Parts: sequence; C-alpha cells; structure tokens
Amino acid sequence: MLCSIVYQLSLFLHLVLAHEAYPIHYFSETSLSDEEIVKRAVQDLHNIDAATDLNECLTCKARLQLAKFLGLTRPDLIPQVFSIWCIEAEYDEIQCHMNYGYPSEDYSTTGNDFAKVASLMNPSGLDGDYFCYYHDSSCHVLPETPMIDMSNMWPPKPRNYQPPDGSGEVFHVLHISDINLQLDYTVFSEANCTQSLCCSPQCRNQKATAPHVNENANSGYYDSSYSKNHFEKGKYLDISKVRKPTWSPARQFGEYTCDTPVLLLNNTMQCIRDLHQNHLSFQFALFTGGTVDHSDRCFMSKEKNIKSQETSYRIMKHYLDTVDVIPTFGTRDIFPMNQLPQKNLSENSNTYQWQFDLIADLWSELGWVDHDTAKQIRYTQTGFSLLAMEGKLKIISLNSNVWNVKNLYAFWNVLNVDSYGVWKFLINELLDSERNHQRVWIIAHLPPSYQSIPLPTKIFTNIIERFSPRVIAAIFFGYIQVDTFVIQYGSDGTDKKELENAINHALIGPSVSPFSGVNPSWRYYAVDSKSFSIVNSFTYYTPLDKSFRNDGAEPNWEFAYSARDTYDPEMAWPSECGLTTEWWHNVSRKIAEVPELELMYQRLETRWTDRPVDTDSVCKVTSFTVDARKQCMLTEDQDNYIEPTVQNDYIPYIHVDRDVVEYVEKEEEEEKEQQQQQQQLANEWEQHYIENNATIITAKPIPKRKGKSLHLSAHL
Ligand SMILES: *[C@@H]1O[C@H](CO)[C@@H](O)[C@H](O)[C@H]1NC(C)=O
Ligand SMILES: *[C@@H]1O[C@H](CO)[C@@H](O)[C@H](O)[C@H]1NC(C)=O
Ligand SMILES: *[C@@H]1O[C@H](CO)[C@@H](O)[C@H](O)[C@H]1NC(C)=O
Ligand SMILES: *[C@@H]1O[C@H](CO)[C@@H](O)[C@H](O)[C@H]1NC(C)=O
Ligand SMILES: CC(=O)N[C@H]1CO[C@H](CO)[C@@H](O)[C@@H]1O
Repeated sequence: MLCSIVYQLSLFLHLVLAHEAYPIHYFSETSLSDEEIVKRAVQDLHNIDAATDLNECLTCKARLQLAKFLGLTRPDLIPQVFSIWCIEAEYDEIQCHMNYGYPSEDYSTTGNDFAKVASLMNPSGLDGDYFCYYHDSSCHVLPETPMIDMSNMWPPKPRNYQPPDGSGEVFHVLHISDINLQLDYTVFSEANCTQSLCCSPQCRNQKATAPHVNENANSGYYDSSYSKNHFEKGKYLDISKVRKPTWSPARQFGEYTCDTPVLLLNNTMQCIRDLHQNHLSFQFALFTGGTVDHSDRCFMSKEKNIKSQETSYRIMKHYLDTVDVIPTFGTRDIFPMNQLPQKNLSENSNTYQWQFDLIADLWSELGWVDHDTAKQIRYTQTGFSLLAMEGKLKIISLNSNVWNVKNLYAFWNVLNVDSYGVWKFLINELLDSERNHQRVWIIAHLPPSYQSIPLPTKIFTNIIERFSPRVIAAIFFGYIQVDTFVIQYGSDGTDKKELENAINHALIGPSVSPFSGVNPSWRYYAVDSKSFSIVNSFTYYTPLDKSFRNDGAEPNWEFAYSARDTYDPEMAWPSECGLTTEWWHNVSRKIAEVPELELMYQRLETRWTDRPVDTDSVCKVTSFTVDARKQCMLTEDQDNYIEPTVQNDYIPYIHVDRDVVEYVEKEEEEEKEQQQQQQQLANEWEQHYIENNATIITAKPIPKRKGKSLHLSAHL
C-alpha cells in the first residue's frame, strides 16, 4: 500500500512548529509499506522510552507527539503501533489491547478514540500535561489549574439572592443510584476472584486453587425469581454437586464483591413499590446513573452494555409504573465506556450517535421524557432539562463524562472552556429560571471531587456559585457507591471552610449495588412543595449478609436513618426549615469535632458493612472539587496524595467570551529555569524525531523564544 503522506506532513509540521509558518522543505523519495511504518514507529516509541534526558512526563509527551504525527498521517495504524509498543514495553497485555486496540464489539477498546484525540491535541502543551498526568502512571506532575474569569457569561448577581420561603408542606421524591446490573451473575460462580468482575461464569481466582470442601455449604443457594410481582422461592441447589472447587460460591441475592443480580434489583424495586403503594407516594424518582456493571473493559461488550441499560430501565419502569423517573447519563453506560466525543467531531459523533438515540428512544417509550427532551438528548448529548411539579421546578441533567478523566476527548484543547457546549447550555437554563422565579435541581452521575478534570469542575462550581442560593435548590450525584453529601465553599473550595464561605451542597445517593462492600440501598426525600428545598432524607438498606443464611427467603429491607434524626437529634433546627447548606455545614463541623458522630457517618456510608472505613471523612464532605480535595488532603496532613515534583511556571488565565488566554507568572525563578531546560530538551528531542524518523523532511530548527516557556505560548 502506498503511503501518501506528503501533504499531511506539511500540515503536521505547521501544527508542531506552531503558530508561525516555517518554510518546510521536503522530498519524498520513498513509499513505505504499512509494515515498515509500524516497525519504525514502534522502534521510535522504544527509543523515546530509552532516552535518558527526558523525565517521565516528557517521555509520555514525546510519545504523544509521535501519536499526533501518525494520527495526522496514518491514524489507522495507531492502534497497531501503540498496542505492539505497549506489550513489548511489558505493560499488562490486556490493558494494552483495551487502551489502544482496534474498535471491536466484543471489548471496550479505545484505540480509535486515542488516535482521534492524539491527532487533535497539543502534546507539548497543557493537553499533553493533563493527559500524561491522568493516563501515564509514572507522570506525577499535575498542572496548576487555570484561573478563569467568567463574569462576561452572565449579568451580575443580584444583591438580595435569598431562596424563597418554604410552605411547610412536603411531597416525596425517590432517589435511586448505581444499579450496576450484572447480567451474567451466576449462582455458584467464584465470589472471591482475582479478576474482575467476580460472580460471573468467566471469572477466576488466579492466585490459589480453592479447597474442595466448602464452608458456605447450605446457605443461600436457590434459584428464586420474581414473577408477576411475587417472590417465588426456587428449588434448593445442592452445592456438593458442584465439581469445580470454588473459594466462595456466589449466592442468589448477591455478594459484596459483585454487582447487582437481576433478582436483587427486582427485590429492591418490589420493596420500593410496596412503600409507594402502601405508605407514602412518590411524585417522581431521580436516577443518578449507573446501569452497567464494573467488569473489566475486556469483559464489556457492546451487546452487554446495551442490554444492561435496557433491562435496568425496563425493570424500573415495571415496578414504578406511573412514578416517572428522571434519569441522567452514566459514565460507563456508553460504548466504549467513558468516552464522549465533542459534537463537532463529525465523523466520531456519528459513530456515537446511535447511543444517544438509544436512550432517547427508550426513555420516551417509557414515558419519562417528552418529544422535545428526547430531541435535546439526541442533539446535545451532554445535557437536557425538564420540568416537574407543574413547571415550577426545573431539573437539569448533565453528562458527567464532560469532566471524567477517563474520557479521552476531554484532553483535546483543554483551555477551550466549553468544547462540549454544556456550560453555555447550563448557564442559559439557569438564567431562564432566574428570570422566571423557578427553582432548579441539577443531577449528574460523577461528583466533581472524584476522577474529574480540574478545569471543567472549576467552571461548574463557578456556575453553581453564581446561581446559589436562590435558583439552585439542590444538586444530586451518584457513582461512588457510598451514601454521603458534599459542601461547596467559595473560590473553588480554597476559601476557609467556614459558614460565610459555604455556597451550596450536593447529596450523593447510595448504590443499589453491593459492589465494593456496601449494603444495597436507596433513599427518598421530603421536599417543600413551594421552595423545592430538601427538608429531610430517609435511607433504606438491606443487610445483604442476612440473605446468606435465611433459607432462600427474600431479604428484608430496613429503614436505615433520617438525616435530621441522626445529625440533629435535639431538633435544634425547626422541622419546617429545609436542610440548607448551613445545616450541612454544621453537620460537617460535628463530624470533624465529635468522634462518635464521625464513626456514625462512616457506618452510614457503607450501611453498616465491615468494609474498612475511609479515613478522610472530613475532606470528603467538605471538598466539592478535586482541587479542593487536594488542598484539604494536604492541610489535613494526609499522606495518600502525591505532590507534583515539578510545577509549571505559568498559570493560564482565561477570560471567557473575550477569547483571551493570558499567562500569569509564578514566583519561583529557579523552578522556571529548570522547567525551561526540560522543555528545551523535549523540543530538541521532538526535532530529532522529525529529522530522523521522517527522513523525508528537513525543517528549520525552532528558534528560542524570549521569556515564556514554549509549550504554554503555543496556546496564545
Ligand atoms: C425480574 O422482574 C422482571 C419484571 O417483572 C421479570 O421479567 C424478570 O423475569 C424478573 N427476574 C427475576 C430473576 O426475578
Ligand atoms: C480468597 O482467595 C484467597 C486466594 O486468592 C485466599 O487466600 C482467601 O482465603 C480466600 N478468602 C475466602 C474468604 O475464601
Ligand atoms: C470544535 O470544537 C473545538 C474545541 O472547542 C474547536 O477548537 C474547533 O474549532 C471546533 N471545530 C469545528 C469544526 O467547529
Ligand atoms: C449552625 O450552627 C450555629 C452555631 O452553633 C447555629 O447558631 C446555627 O443555628 C446552626 N444552623 C443550623 C441550620 O443548624
Ligand atoms: C530515531 C529513529 O528511530 N530513527 C529512524 C527513522 O528512520 C530511519 C530510516 O529512514 C531509521 O534508520 C532510524 O532508525
């Protein structure tokens, strides 16, 4: 096959040499075979790894440089080149295939996404800095988060911005999260596996062979089911007939190492339905995402991904019937998982479009979204809004893959603050509600204090700050499995965590799935019918371990706690007043100061399992963003945060709507020089690469720049 790369090469050089046109002289005497290109590119990657003058982050960035070069000329070869390099460099073979492999319907591989993003991003600038920090385990340099001025995005905040008063009357809203349906959950399969996800037919314990005699015998092995909303206890399954030695054979209702079997989901929904029909009624339900299980990417096929979504939503509909569900986008509920191309990457959006059509069709068929909302989901792919309670409450649902570090597309042009258009959408919706005296709830899957990219989360919190407390009445997330809440403080959470700096707060719903060692759980809220503020929350759970020894009967669901009774037992705060940010701030103070209350909080997080507690409770509940969390961990003297060894010397300062990025210099001169030297080396290396590997090219050396370091000025 001929390799006609001359035109693209000159394009590439324009990009690499950046912002000024250099005369490029090239001649093409050879046409390389694909095989030869792959061989050379792989060798180049090894050479980069072997280069002794680059630190870990620059090594990663040099590899991205090569990926960009290939991405602009032969993107089709990237998966092959990077998979071969990755395996030869002795990284985990399966993960190599998942990261770089060609697209396949059988595995969640992201080779194409990587190729696309690599061709777009600026490897030697902030794109590369962020990409390498999050996607190369040996690079620990996290760039300083850009400063941002968004004041041109909205009219000034009105001075009196108090929320409306409550009416004292309440209605109820259900909150379900993280079902993580495990479709291939199999009774008797290994629950103590070393290869994710346990309790599936293909999982194994690769460390040690299990003993033949099993301790668990005679407990929880039945093949029960729900039919016509009745529990039918199945026949007893005799474990002694199982030939394959298994450490911990999976029981019918689930295991703490596994996700939700269909039987457990039915049981959960049945319990919710009973409560709704016989005790109180839900106006509607929130679902904060998560229908796909936690399998490794190599066990996640397209078919399984789709079926998990369909089955979960249909079962929810079956049991909730007339109670409408307001859903949001999950991070893994897409194939390949966690990926979200910007809408304007036309060829890529087409390959992803069907997924948004799928949920738009399904959610409208189930009656949860109307025609216009379905259109919005299809078209924007990043957010939609709908009205509840006769139009007095607006609910905005956001696609949190926008800030998910696992979404490769988020590393393209990181200084473009709104490449997805999602913030503009959110701001317009909020302005509209501000004008119409409407209150707003925001729902999304991934909380911005976990697995999130700093800049988009900073933008998100700036928006929340502008519209709190009058417009934004409540914020809900899921994803982390534990039952918790988080308070947002001013200046991206870097202000002192005192009452006067508290801006808003989010409620993070517990998971139905027991995965990671928690008991299955969900909650409902009492909501003021005029202000739409949350007045109380009520969590239910089932102690899963009891289902291990109850002769195959249905698990019992129990009331776990109410927020008020637990955190304000003296009822100091009047019962008709909402659980405001001030109230949650007071709770966080109590957790920090009263050891018994901290312990109680930790028990509630997991719903009383014996999973080891997370010790960072206070940082967890007072850090709304990853940056705030980092700062909290450092000041709280925690040692599980790695501080970057080399800092960047300039912090970008973005003025939104004026299309300007300035660079603000940091003080440390020494560090700056060191950084510049490193960058110079990288540039020389890059040059060396261009000269040596595309022998067809000779280019003028990049002239030295005055003052600012080269990689940052590339964004100007
Ligand atoms: C779960 O409930 C759905 C809806 O009623 C039903 O179709 C399915 O067979 C049930 N499965 C089990 C294992 O109970
Ligand atoms: C789980 O498997 C490990 C070997 O990987 C074994 O040492 C351990 O005892 C097992 N635990 C249980 C509860 O079966
Ligand atoms: C698409 O969005 C990116 C990122 O915002 C922007 O840089 C680019 O110019 C846009 N491309 C098109 C074709 O609109
Ligand atoms: C929070 O604590 C302060 C100081 O103890 C108290 O004055 C205030 O009433 C409390 N607010 C709420 C909402 O509980
Ligand atoms: C640095 C490097 O790997 N250069 C290679 C580029 O291509 C030539 C052949 O044209 C090889 O000989 C070099 O090893």
